[in-house]
Amino acid sequence: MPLQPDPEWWKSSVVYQIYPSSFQDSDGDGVGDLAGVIGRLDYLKLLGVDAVWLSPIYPSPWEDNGYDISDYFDIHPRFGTLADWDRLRDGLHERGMRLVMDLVVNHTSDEHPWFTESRSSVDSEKRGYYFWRSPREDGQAPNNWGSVFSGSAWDLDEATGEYYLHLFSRRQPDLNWDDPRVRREVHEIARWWLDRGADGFRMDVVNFVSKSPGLPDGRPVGDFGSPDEHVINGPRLHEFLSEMHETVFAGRNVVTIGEMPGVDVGQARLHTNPDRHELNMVFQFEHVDVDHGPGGKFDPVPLDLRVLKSSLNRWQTELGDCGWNSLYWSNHDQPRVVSRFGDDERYRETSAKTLATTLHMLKGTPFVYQGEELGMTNAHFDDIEDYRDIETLRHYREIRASGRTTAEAVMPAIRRMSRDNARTPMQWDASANAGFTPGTPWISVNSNHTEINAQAAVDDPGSVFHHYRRIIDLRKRYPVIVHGTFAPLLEEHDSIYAYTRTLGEQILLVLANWSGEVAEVNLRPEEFGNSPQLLLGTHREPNTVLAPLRPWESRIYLGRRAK
Ligand code: TEU
Repeated sequence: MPLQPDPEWWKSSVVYQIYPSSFQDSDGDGVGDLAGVIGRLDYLKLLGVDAVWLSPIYPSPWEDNGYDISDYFDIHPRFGTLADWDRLRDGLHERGMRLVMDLVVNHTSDEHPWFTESRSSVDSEKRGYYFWRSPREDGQAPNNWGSVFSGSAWDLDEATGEYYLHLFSRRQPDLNWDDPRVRREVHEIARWWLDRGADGFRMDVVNFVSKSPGLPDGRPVGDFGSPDEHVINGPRLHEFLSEMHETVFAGRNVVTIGEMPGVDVGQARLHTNPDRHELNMVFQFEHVDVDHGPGGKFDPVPLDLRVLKSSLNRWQTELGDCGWNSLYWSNHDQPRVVSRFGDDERYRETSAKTLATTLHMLKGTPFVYQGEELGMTNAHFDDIEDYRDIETLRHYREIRASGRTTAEAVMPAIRRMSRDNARTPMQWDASANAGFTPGTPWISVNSNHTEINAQAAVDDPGSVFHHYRRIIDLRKRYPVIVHGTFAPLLEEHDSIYAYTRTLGEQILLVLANWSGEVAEVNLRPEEFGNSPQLLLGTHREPNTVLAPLRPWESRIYLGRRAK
């Protein structure tokens, strides 16, 4: 099936994120690989997704599961070869699906040749590729910035007596985008993959690449200072993104998705306004930070649906007319949404379906994270020994070293919020290791794979999988879902998420009960149009619009606008 030449294909697409390490292992080493992905393309075609975003598959020492790249022009041997990548590209394109790569260029691995050369001497020709600074007079780090992964954002290189900046792990030194040579190197990487047939990029923390001149101290947070005000949305970010668009992306039918922790909707309007030629869309974090308490993600607070609605609705209304939204609940950094925002015990399947309905009927491009379509849950690991993620492990060690609390006291928050919750192997069937690998998996398989797995879901017409398949199919059949204007309903309701989408005479009504209680629907007929027809619901018994919503019930109606 040829790829449609539509220059805005990414607006009507649903994108499936694959975390390759945990998707399908074909050679028994316990780690997923490209051959494994190729073997599952027909599953993705059945689901109906239009594109695949691959988390990094490049050579890497694997400090941060591949988000620390040591060679941008090859494939990590654990995943296969460039020939395998070519087969994957062709396999997707033949099925009418596109391939989006993960471009991690805010930083490299400390094993990248650029860094090896840069650190070799203060006079290295590549010294300027990274941020090297002399110690303060007292020998301390050049400023007070803390790392996203705990500890200082600076590491002292004994050999040259200078510090280098790393906003993440010490083995992920930040690239200095103020040096035009760095930007030219990045442009070459992007062109190389696009020339090879990639259909676009998800660009890792791309709003961090312009730092405040002078790298000044940040506001105190714990033992360090926050770099946020000095690395997020920096003074040259628009310039760098426009330059990259002009140099690399202009004239190509590709998608650019900027991952932007801390971006606000005003900035996103600028980044995704097509007249400004920067990016097609951004991954924002407001809605996945709503349950972060005063101490951050590992100090979680209960979800208040009104806060979540307020955030997402603001992005719908304020980005709806000039830019474009990405839509996601889950990815490799976030807990599994059915455990986080749904009910993974009493109403797992129904709440997973309603979370999907709520998200996929909004205006923007939906992203489905591997296993989300099955209603896969958090890992619920009991022991810190079961965790692999650097962010989780460094948090655990920092908390224990601080003596601020006991190991046991920190585990509930880790169980709830660790990135490893999303990184347990894809659950293909009820067999050993869920059919993910014949070997020993690099991270434990969730024990509930005996009930929650793709084989059972595909065979069950009432499964979460088939709800996702139907939701994705609706998007292909009803232009109102892609192009319709958004309008919120019942904004102050504490358990119903309701809204409409309007296009011409058509009005789509979405009603979703985000609770385990029955919820009354108090809407006026003029709010949802005439003769609404039920398009898709979570319950077998169809219901009229104003019928109460059963626990975690959602319903989608299509009607005609009231005159
Ligand atoms: O994540 C950016 C980022 O800020 C995340 O660290 C996120 O805020 C955090 O994980 C929430 O707990 C990107 C990648 O998605 C992530 O996997 C990498 O670890 C990070 O950048 C560094 O490349």
